[in-house]
Amino acid sequence: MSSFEPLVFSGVQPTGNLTLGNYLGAIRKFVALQESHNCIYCVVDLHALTVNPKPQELIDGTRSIAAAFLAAGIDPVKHIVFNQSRVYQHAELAWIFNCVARMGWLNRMTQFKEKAGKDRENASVGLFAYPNLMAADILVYRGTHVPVGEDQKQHLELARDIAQKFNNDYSERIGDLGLGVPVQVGDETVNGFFPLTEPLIEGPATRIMSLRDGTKKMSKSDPSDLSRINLTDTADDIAKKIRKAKTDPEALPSETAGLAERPEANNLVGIYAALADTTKEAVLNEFGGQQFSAFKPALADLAVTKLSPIAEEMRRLMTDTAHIDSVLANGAERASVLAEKTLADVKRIVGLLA
Ligand code: AQP
Repeated sequence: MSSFEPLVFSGVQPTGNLTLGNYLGAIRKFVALQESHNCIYCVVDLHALTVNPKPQELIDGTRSIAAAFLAAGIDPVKHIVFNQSRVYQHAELAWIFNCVARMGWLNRMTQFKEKAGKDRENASVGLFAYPNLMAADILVYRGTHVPVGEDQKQHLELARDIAQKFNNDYSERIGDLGLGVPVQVGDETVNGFFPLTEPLIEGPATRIMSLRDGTKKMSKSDPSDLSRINLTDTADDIAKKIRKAKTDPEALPSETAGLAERPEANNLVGIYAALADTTKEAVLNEFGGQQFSAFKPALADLAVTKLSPIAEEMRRLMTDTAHIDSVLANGAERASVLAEKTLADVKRIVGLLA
């Protein structure tokens, strides 16, 4: 618990078509949190540069994620929606964090290891330093809560480590400038400038797995389109992908314990539960003992019912790119005011400004 004003921040990279995993793990939570919090939602286009997209793909991808935010129900008037590169303070704070974070911390990041693969020498420096930019994205607004999927947990821990080291390293100066806010660190309360941000990771959809391999995360950059459901897939695509989804030959169990050694079954039941806003127990109460040949069509129908309206609205919004660009520009203007205040304080704290 901290005494910072509660503020939700989260971002999504424009690195391909949004998947059901992105929707259930992140965007749907973004929508729900609008009711209780001030929220800032960002299309993190600078992060996408780490994997060298083609320029036009980046432009289209940024608009398409913004369209998905709006189509899913994010209100860009009550809250803030923008793309990261329009607010240069993110990159400037990230540089300062490059000088706070330790090589050893970043060396432990599993996402870098997975994305760089065997050829680490050839990975971009940006891919390695990505978590520092992510920490800056959140902390430039002194964000207190970040809704994300399970895969981002480690990066959020790093953001907390960066905040804590910054607060410690500059504690005297923060105090002298009167910029300290009480921050709870374990049992102790200390004065700090940055909050220790809390991840919001809960529910049955924190890690949606690939439809082709129940041990691998569903990802928008997976080379196999059959591995994922895209938010813009047609009803036929969704039905086909679910029909072809890898499963085992057993019937569904009646208890969740029976899903333990069955990653594909566990994944499909989790997806159903998340889409139906219920629990895996409730799904197994209904479908336990039934074959996948009966469960899959029910899952496909549910997915189509939930996703089609979003896909339709996204397609409509994408015909008016000027509108999307103006939403992003307006959000960036409002975000910049907040980010500039933090950055000016940070510059005074570290001695870049007198
Ligand atoms: N499979 C997933 N299950 C639950 N949540 C997920 N998220 C991603 N995949 C799943 C959550 O979606 C948000 C946006 O993710 P991102 O675009 O910042 O990058 P990512 O986590 O690396 O997502 P992808 O789809 O795997 O993208 P690529 O392929 O570009 O790496 C995050 O909150 C993430 O947790």
